[in-house]
Amino acid sequence: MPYKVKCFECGREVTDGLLDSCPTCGGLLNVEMDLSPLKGKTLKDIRKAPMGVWRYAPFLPVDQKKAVSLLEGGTPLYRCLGLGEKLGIKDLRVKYEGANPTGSFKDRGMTVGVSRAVELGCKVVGCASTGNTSASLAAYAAKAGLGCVVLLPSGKVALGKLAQAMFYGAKVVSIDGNFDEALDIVRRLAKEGHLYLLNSINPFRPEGQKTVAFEILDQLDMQVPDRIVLPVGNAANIWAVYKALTELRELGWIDRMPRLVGVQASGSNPIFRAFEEGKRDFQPVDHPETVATAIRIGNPASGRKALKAIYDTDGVAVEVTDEEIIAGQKLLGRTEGIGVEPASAASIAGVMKLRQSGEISADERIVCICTGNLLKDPDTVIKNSGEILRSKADIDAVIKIIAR
Ligand code: AN7
Repeated sequence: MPYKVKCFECGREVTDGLLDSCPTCGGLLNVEMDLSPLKGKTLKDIRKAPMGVWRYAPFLPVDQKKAVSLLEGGTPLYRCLGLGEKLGIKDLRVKYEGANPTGSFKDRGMTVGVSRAVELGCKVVGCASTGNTSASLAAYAAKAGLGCVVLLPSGKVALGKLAQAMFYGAKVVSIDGNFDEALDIVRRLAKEGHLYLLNSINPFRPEGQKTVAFEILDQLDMQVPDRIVLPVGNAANIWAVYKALTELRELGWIDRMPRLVGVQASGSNPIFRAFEEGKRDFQPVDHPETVATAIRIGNPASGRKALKAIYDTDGVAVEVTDEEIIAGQKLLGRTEGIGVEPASAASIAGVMKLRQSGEISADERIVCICTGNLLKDPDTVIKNSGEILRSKADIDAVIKIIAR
């Protein structure tokens, strides 16, 4: 096996593939890859493979030949001169994860996670989700021919995501509670053998999500940016990015770490609060609320991993209000033509805020990971985009209206 699964807290090795936490201490699990086959190799060697998640197969713990793939990854890294100028940053880039097959970064983790489910012989997969995880899992489960159960917080999942989960044929269960409660239930369902859990506490999911960081560095010819900025909800993605960077450094492909910036919505900010207090552990937020429903999570399962990622890279956590998120979303769309959902716009809003406070300086190279597509949440877009101009079916009436 080219990897080991170990407890993040106590270091115990775990060999039972169906476990999603440590049988000794209950801690999160973590995959440790054996990178020795990559020793002596360089970026050039892996660049022979096409762009996308599976270019980085030697860093991934499942066999590429058996991968359940929808050709995920290979997303654009945009140089944003106009937005950079507005924010006062010389080199600002956006990694646009909305270009993935189901419209979010979750596909990177899901190709690996669902491949693992098939390898283990599981027949039914499941997750709790604020929306994107369920959309992605439903699609990959369909591709793999697996049953799929998704638990969603009632009334709080953006329309596009709900449509996707239903469309791909998952059993969609609307839970009268929030994401944190739904996650508790699905973890118990997994423990009792009803399904294989594919939330990001499954340590194979972050392995696939590492590839967003590999791609960013690949697209920058391994020139390390000063910071990578991303939204934090259940907190696995920032850990995945951190893990990828440590692996690149271990191989000597990069010589320093970018600083990681975790952005939370102020109504849903346990990681930000812990960071402000200098703590490595966090207190859950009881009633999380934000327009960025994707990150409406009060008790982030991977919160301790996220804090480690931030502290170890000399990074920061920042909170942004719903107004700042919507302003960032609009500014990105109307300056760069890039449409992202509110949670993703949190990274733009976070950069705005940190630039204004002076934490980020003008000459830094900043990469924002924008995690999901604009069309995931059409209701919020329509609500915040001004009015439709109505007209009689008459050219003179139209001329009058557009001249206003
Ligand atoms: C667009 O789908 O948690 O910090 O259940 O959809 O790794 O949780 C989504 C999270 C950021 C936060 N941006 O990532 C889910 C879910 C978007 C997201 C996040 C999510 P994590």
